[in-house]
Amino acid sequence: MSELVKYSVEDGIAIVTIDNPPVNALSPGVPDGIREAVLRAGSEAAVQAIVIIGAGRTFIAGADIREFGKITSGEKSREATTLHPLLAVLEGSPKPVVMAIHGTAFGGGLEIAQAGHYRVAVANAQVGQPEVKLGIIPGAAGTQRLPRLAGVAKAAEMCAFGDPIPAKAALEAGIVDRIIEGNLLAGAIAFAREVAAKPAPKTSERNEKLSEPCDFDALRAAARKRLRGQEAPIAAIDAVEAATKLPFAEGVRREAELFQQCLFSTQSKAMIHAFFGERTVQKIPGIGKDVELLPIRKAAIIGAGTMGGGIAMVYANAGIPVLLKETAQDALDRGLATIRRNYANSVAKGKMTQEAMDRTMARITPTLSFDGFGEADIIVEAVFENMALKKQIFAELDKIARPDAILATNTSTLDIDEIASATTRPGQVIGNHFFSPANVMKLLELVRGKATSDRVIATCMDLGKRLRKVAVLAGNCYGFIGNRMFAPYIREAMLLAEDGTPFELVDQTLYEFGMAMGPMAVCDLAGLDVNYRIRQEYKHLEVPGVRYPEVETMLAARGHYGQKTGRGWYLYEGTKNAGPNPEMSDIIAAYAPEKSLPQSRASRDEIIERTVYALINEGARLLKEGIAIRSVDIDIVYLNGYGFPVWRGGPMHYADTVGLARVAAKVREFHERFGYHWKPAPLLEQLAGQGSTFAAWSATR
Ligand code: 3H9
Repeated sequence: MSELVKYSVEDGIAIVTIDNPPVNALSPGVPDGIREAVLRAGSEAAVQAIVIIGAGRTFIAGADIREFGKITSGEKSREATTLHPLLAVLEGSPKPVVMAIHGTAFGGGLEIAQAGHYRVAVANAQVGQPEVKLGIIPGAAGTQRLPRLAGVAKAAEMCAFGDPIPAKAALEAGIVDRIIEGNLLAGAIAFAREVAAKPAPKTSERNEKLSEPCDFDALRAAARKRLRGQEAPIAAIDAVEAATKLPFAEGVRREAELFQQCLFSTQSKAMIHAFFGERTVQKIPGIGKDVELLPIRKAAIIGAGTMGGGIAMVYANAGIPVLLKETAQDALDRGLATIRRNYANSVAKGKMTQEAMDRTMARITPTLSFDGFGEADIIVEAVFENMALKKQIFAELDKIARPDAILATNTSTLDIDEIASATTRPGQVIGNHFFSPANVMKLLELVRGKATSDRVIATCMDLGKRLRKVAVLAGNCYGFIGNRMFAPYIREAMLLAEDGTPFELVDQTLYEFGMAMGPMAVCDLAGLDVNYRIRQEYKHLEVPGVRYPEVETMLAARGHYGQKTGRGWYLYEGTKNAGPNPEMSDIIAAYAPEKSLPQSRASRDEIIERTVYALINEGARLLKEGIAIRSVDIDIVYLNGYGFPVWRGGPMHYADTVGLARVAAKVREFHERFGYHWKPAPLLEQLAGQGSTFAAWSATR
């Protein structure tokens, strides 16, 4: 047998063990290894039944995703990676095959399990068809066998949304036949003995659940809403529907067609890029696995406002006790009331039990003093953006924090080195930029100052995972990765509006492009006062003679701050958008002639190019400056913190997909038309000239 699949026989039961760490993916050699083992068991007279199990931490977590790129690039044929010959051998085995599941039976892993005759699982195992999260659909008959096991509606839901279910739910659905308490292998062998003499049931022949009702159109509508813009969920539903209309073999053929379409789509390339990207960003060149991490057992947070309160929830949710400090009792009370309300909402929605809420709340200790800060392993400052105040706080922390405590700032724009200069230990200082609402948004932008130690960076990277965030390391500059790029994006959106494109059309176009919200709606949510204050603070950096957007500042100067005052670019009833604010249209209508701005309505393409290419051009600068380590780091920031559509892979991947020559040509054109802001980034020009990509350039870093 191969190294990847091991074979042994124990008292008449063949045990086939898949051993392909870390997740037993179906890499080359694994499917063939399983097939050979099952054929061998079939040919050995002493064997009565077969158990298939995964070594290490999991059953099979799916196809080897890295192989997909080889198929789409033509390096490998689709046939080389098909699982159908294995599935046929499994289901056709004259001796019952029992699949023993622990960890995650995902994608091709679950499809292989379905082709076996029985499935047993430990209670904390999970099963799922998560292919849509990679922009594809199950391609090894999962859309045909799962409805036969779990019923059509359940299968359609699992294939369309990709969310895994725990073993107990899988038992109730009919996917799993028994939950094994105690040792999985022993339980599976005992189960195999029980069924050894019985005729082995073939999933592909079990048609009784196929006539169960399923509202496919309603499911398609739900998928279009929840996974807006994504093609794979609809293809997955189509494939499951085919199972209800076609004989098994024809259904499998239909699935194969749809699988192929998805596999060769730009969407699946983007989503696979995002999958590996989330893992790549955890790897920091020069910081090896051998760096010893600092223990994080207790945290302390300064500031119980929106950000501080949200961050306290993040720590409490991860089981880490946290002190939450404010300067005044009423502010502390307000902060705590917000936290309690957020948790109570989760309880009301059934997402959390009252008991879990009480336990989590108990981890947050409100305080008006620095008492106990000397025991904290990490202190996160989350007061408003003011350098003088932050420096004062860090000077104070320097006196009371343990020497090895991490001193983190949640600044979204300010200079980490200047903040660190207020301490005698700049090596312990790092940016921990959370995104609002901190308890919801997945991104955690870590910002390294010039003295930040490797140990502090590695600890915060690891802590990010514990806090269930996607941590990305950025260098220190104004706005770091996320906000520095966002500024030109927002600028262009607003200039488009001032130049005669209705602002609601700008928003709508970018929403249809796939952004979670249009740029003006984002400004209203963040508060126009925020931009207004930043604008005042950095006015001295504006280049004389260069045009900057003005109309939002004019509205903010009238005291209209967006959602929080019910009036911004849009009008609001509570948080509900009640349509464009006519006052804003009036401001623009008066402003344009005053400044002699020629008015024209931009096309859909131009709206996208002027905003998204502005992001890309700035991203290219960040890369060259080393603020972002690789282009994928930028993509992961944008996918997790700025609502960029995952099926476009992030701005830099999107640029690579469009082609850098095309992007650069447009940037040059905009430079001629609009001047200063559009100076092409040298790296963009360089790579466009070489016919290269940001990804290829990053791979050489
Ligand atoms: C499929 O099956 C299609 C089928 O219908 C058949 C078609 C013919 N392949 O996430 P982790 C790597 S589509 C290759 O950090 P965790 C990962 O990159 C597939 N590599 O661990 C990382 O590498 P590195 C359907 C994979 O414990 C390392 O393993 N299946 C794969 O936090 C550890 O991963 C899925 O979509 C893979 N399939 O989480 C499941 N999976 O160390 C995708 C992982 O170099 N995987 N790697 O960075 C997952 O969801 C999680 O990895 C899992 C473990 C939950 C399994």
